[in-house]
Amino acid sequence: MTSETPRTVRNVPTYCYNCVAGPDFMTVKVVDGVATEVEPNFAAADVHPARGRVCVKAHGLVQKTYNPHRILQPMKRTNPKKGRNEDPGFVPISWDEALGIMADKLNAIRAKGLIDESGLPRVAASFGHGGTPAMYMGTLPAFLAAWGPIDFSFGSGQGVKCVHSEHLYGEFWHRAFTVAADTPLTRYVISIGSNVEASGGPCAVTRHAQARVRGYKRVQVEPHLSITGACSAEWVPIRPKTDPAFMFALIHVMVCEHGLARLDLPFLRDRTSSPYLVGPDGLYLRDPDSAKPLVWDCTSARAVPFDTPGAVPALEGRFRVAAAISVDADDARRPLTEVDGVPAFVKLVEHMGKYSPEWAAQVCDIPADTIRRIAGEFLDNAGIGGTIEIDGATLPLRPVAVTLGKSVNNGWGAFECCWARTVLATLVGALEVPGGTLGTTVRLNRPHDDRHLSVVAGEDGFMAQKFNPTDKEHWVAQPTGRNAHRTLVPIVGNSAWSQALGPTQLAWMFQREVPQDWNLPTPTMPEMWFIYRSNPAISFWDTQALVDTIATFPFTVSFAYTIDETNFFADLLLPEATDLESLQMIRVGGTKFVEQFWTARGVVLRQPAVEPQGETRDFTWISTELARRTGLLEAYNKALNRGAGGVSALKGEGYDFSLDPAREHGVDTIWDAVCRAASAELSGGRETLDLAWFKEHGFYTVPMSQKAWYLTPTLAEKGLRYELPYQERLLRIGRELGNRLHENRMHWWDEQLSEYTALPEWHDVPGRWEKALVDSGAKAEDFPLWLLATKSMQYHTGGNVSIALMREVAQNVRGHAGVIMNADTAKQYGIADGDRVEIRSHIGATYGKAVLANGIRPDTLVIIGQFDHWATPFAKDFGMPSLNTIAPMSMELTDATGSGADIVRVAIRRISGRQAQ
Ligand SMILES: Nc1nc2c(c(=O)[nH]1)N[C@H]1C(S)=C(S)[C@@H](COP(=O)(O)OP(=O)(O)OC[C@H]3O[C@@H](n4cnc5c(=O)[nH]c(N)nc54)[C@H](O)[C@@H]3O)O[C@H]1N2
Ligand SMILES: Nc1nc2c(c(=O)[nH]1)N[C@H]1C(S)=C(S)[C@@H](COP(=O)(O)OP(=O)(O)OC[C@H]3O[C@@H](n4cnc5c(=O)[nH]c(N)nc54)[C@H](O)[C@@H]3O)O[C@H]1N2
Ligand code: SF4
Ligand SMILES: [Mo]
Repeated sequence: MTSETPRTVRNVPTYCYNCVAGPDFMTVKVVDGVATEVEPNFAAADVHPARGRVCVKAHGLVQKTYNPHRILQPMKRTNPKKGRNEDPGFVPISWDEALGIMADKLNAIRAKGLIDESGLPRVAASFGHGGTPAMYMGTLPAFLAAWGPIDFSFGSGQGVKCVHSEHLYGEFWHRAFTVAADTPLTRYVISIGSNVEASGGPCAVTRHAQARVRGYKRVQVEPHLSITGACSAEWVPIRPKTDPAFMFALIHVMVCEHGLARLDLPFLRDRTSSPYLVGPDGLYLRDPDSAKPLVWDCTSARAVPFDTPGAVPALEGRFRVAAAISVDADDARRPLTEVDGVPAFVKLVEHMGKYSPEWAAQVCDIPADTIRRIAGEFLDNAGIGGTIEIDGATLPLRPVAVTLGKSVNNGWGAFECCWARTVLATLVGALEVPGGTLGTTVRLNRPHDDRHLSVVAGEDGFMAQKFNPTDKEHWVAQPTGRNAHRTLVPIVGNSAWSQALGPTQLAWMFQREVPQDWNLPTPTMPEMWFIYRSNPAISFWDTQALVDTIATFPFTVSFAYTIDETNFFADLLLPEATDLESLQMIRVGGTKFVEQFWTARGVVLRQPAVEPQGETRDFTWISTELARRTGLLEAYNKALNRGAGGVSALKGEGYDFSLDPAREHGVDTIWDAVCRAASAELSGGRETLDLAWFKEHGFYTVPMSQKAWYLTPTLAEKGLRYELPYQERLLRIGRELGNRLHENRMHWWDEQLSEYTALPEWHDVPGRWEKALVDSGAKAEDFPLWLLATKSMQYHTGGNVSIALMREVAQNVRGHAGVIMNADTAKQYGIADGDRVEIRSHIGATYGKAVLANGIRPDTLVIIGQFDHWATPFAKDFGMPSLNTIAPMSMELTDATGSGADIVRVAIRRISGRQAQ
């Protein structure tokens, strides 16, 4: 104990948004200018779903700030040769020199033109971890907006390995960029590979703990017993990548065994396309005049357009229609007379007939009785007909949900899973109503802070969709970015987020080699590549090959925290002031990723709790400097005035805090204007709070009704239907896309086109991985095990691996020491706990220790997180294996939306002696 008392102790309110489960509120205890502790922000206890608390990772932010391995001043490369075995020769330089070098390059690019001879942006940028870098990059978005076209094609695993299919199909079906259960009200959750107790942050953990106390039941379906499985009522160890079969069997039990009488008939009839009549060619029967889909009206006993007032559409039966048309791809209209039509619901029932629990049991390795029981429990708990009062409105209560984790949600089979999950919700009327399956937010649609406003009438009684065009006239025949998202993936659209959600592995692959019948302009290298809070050289697939591509990029600028495996190849390292050192305001509340469901919305400030270490600089300062040095100051300021800082436009009804576009503004001035505009907007002009107020209070919120969590009332109000179960539109779009590609003599995307079906069929999904092996010349029997990945509560992807405290905590949590393996399987292989092992796939090997467990399928191995670092200080000494080192990047394993999964066939063996070093 020291007798000296500290001179000043401050508790500075701020936020953590290091992973997509955020933002979470905290305060930083600062003693004599030094951050010493992260503590809850109890002032937020009544608004924040985790009552003002953060997770273990946020407690690492103190060490993050004072990490001795931090880069504390700008650096430039002196060794022109880039390679894993080439020392980059980074030397410190001044900010003036660093920004000068960058501005010269950028100005030269601007002079040549922003787009190169292949029609691709000369500047590319990659930001990682599910969009969280935006919560730390200050006003950089305003600089990017001022610059013009930028290629976000080069992915880092966020997107294509994330919850990718859910992002795309979720928004399509129910404006759900991510999907969650209505945990506070639900009674029964089937959680299929969703590891929410590790990945959902304090909000999810709090909500699920409360639900358990309330007595809800969660059934965890996944090949290994994750932390989430361990605190669920039941664990169902499914065979990897067979989830669609399991879910199809659940649907089978509900529609073929229980039948319509036990389902939510009004919901299916009025809120879905179930009554739309499907003709013999698999397309909707449409009214010959209006081309509107027909339904069979039970009152008048005839086929009428779906929106005929007073009609009571049939869900069952077969009906003769005197005259109709069908509309196929490229608007091919076919007149039909005396044609038979069946409601889409009947098509579903017929289609599901073959997917019995007995059939699924063979595929998924789950007993038929278990599947039947789970379907029954789901149905029983749905309590069809029940209601609940929410803020004065009586809404349906359907307390059952199905959630999907990231590995179920991407690659082949993910479309089927997302479809089945959403269909399961519609069968019991549990989509977007209290207790059921809810979307969180939108990213492909606008506005981002209110998904209800994106519910606009579109064609055929459904919501309007922003697909990339596939018709002859408008199809984007020449890619505008290196992953060709507008050309290949209609459903990803073309919003600000779309490109990063395109098939980003294709961008990497096509830098090395294009398919034989490519027939598109040759993909060029970006002349300048920005990278921030992302480490694709660790997070992507086939990371050994990936770094070879990164090494060829002519000029890479990394906003850098430490050296890592990606910025090892950079030409400039720019160290920004980070979490506890810089200023930014973001929106909070409403409904957001993972389980951020609030009954308030507002803004929160991140502020310098301590002085920036070394020469690190606030991102807003860096962005303003870049804008000035590239002659873009005016466009940059105008972007800020429009709200490109990420919060509010600086001018609104009754207030105007716009910045003078001609002048350069300081960091505080910019955020002060944002603070004032945000508070004025939120309060409807009643209150204007400045930066000083926010520095003291941290956040500002206004109440929001819980009714905003539920989308179905909004659809009902607008008379719209969910586009389920029958995917007539997707079928047509797929055919159209095929026509375009084939007209241009391209067949390399043909396998992907097979995913466009009206009702998904089971195909041998795991078999695709085996086939990919064989196609690459390997023998399937040489790689008998599945290797999977799972998240760690202590690590946010690879972002905080260099923080000692995280390592210390993680080492006390099972699995973090190596590869998790079934104890019986290990015995067969002569492997003991702690033995050093080699895990080999057809493309390479990764090494680590065996961690034996009983809670894992005998045919499965699991590696936590993403490691195998070789440059990141501290982490490079962990000796942890990584799936990413040995999982291939593969066109064959890319689905129609452009995603792939973290799964690979492997062999394992014990290594000893010299090899084990
Ligand atoms: N094996 C395996 N691979 C995976 C996953 C998995 O679960 N297992 N998950 C996948 C998913 S879902 C995602 S979203 C991706 C994410 O993968 P990435 O997008 O690559 O994201 P991170 O791993 O978080 O990026 C970490 C980098 O950010 C740097 N960094 C951290 N803090 C700061 C800072 O304050 N300033 C600066 N300048 N840099 C900082 C770190 O040093 C590190 O280099 O990974 C994917 N890859
Ligand atoms: N602490 C922490 N939280 C995070 C992140 C983080 O890195 N750390 N990352 C954030 C991000 S970017 C994302 S995308 C989310 C992801 O959040 P989750 O989807 O919850 O991620 P995982 O933990 O990878 O969960 C995947 C689970 O799927 C199982 N699984 C793998 N293959 C299969 C399969 O074929 N079938 C079934 N049924 N299960 C399978 C694995 O056993 C694993 O437990 O987490 C977010 N939250
Ligand atoms: S879950 Fe943890 S790391 Fe993620 S934002 Fe919240 S506090 Fe930060
Ligand atoms: Mo992710």
